[in-house]
Amino acid sequence: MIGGMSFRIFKTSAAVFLESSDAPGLFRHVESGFSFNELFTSSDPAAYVAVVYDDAGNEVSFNPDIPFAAPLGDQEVWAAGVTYFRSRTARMEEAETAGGDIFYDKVYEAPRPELFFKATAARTRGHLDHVGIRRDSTWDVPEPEFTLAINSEGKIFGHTIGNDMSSRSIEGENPLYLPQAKNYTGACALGPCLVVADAPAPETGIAIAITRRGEEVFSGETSLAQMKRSFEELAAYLFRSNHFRHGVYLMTGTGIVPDPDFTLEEKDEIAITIEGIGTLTNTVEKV
Ligand code: DO4
Ligand code: MG
Repeated sequence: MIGGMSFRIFKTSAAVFLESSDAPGLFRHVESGFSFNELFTSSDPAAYVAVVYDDAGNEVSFNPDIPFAAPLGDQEVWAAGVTYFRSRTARMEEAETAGGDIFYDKVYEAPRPELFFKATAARTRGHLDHVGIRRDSTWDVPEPEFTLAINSEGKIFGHTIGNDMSSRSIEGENPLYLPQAKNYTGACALGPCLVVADAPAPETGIAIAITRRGEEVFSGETSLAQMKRSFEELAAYLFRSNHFRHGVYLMTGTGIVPDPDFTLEEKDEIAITIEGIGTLTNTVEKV
């Protein structure tokens, strides 16, 4: 990072705002000279954003709890799976009847991680937007995931919060249905901002709260320290034989899975908080 400084980048439908760790709570409105595609293709994204910040207009203060677009340009979103023991165990339980449980145990132990395509930029929702549950699914959960920003050279330069919405009934029926359980309208949300900074400390917490008609119906928390694999390992596997012209986001897997009796309902509000990034909030819609 430039002199220990880090940045949060917020995108609205009309503008981009930058906040520096040197002046928290003050946002510089970026009028020109910034694009997410340039950031993700820069060899030194931290230096790129520092220059944009210096050239940006006056500081404005605003309530950051407004809708934000997902912080991306043309980046795809990919995801890693079964990187936490909790995810391995919950998935083994849900796939047991179909005989699919063994695959989750194997991939948890194997050198090669599970990696899958999650969403194009156009399919990715932002903060205070809706996320989807499928009409043909009976068991649905959000997956709160620390998400890496990786430039086109494979260098991790930042992070955000991701929600890897998932149908447990469809995935549990047959692991080969994974793309239908994971890739559908409203299945992916990122935000509320992109943090350009070094990776946070392992004890950094990830928390989720789900509210239904004003009452909390689920909450959970974990920390990055519970992850079995390193960020570098996941990024290196993603870039094996795979070129990302515009860079890429990589969700790093969930460590929080509600008990089997929980399923999301339409209009539930999902709030995912990661220290140093903020809170990504979405409301559930049926798609
Ligand atoms: O194996 C299926 C997906 C796993 C996943 O999305 C996760 O562990 O977060
Ligand atoms: Mg996941």
